[in-house]
Amino acid sequence: MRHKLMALSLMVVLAGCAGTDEVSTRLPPGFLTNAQEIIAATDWSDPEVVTLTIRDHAYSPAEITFHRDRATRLVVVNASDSDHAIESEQFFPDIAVERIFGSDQTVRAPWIKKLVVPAGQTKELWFVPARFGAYPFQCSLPGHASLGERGLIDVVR
Ligand SMILES: [Cu+2]
Repeated sequence: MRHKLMALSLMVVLAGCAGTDEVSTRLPPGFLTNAQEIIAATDWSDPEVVTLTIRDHAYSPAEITFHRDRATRLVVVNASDSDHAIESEQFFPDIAVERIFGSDQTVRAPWIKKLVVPAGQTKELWFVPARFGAYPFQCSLPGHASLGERGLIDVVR
């Protein structure tokens, strides 16, 4: 009986709401201080498009490559019936965000801590990677990362 209850409460947590994007128009400590200058100096007419699909608690591809100082349009497709997110303690502080484009709204803020993609929806993150590195990222919903929802971002020349 006790095990059944625990399993039930875990399911409730797994199905729980992912919350919303965490963006900031004020500089979070440790993030790029010149994000606004980078955004203003970047040509947004032809960004590099990278598509990331979320399905069965996995990112596809699990390893993605971006190019430093290049305008980038990351299209995140949630092809599942539950909410998912992207979090990276190392990557997000090193990018300058031009916009977050969702089905119902466009958010403009230079800094982001978490991107949430509701079930069946698509979101775009327009940004410039400003530093080289190999950055781990994962879903922030409880239990998802341990189910395999994690990946690696390479920022190269
Ligand atoms: Cu997830």
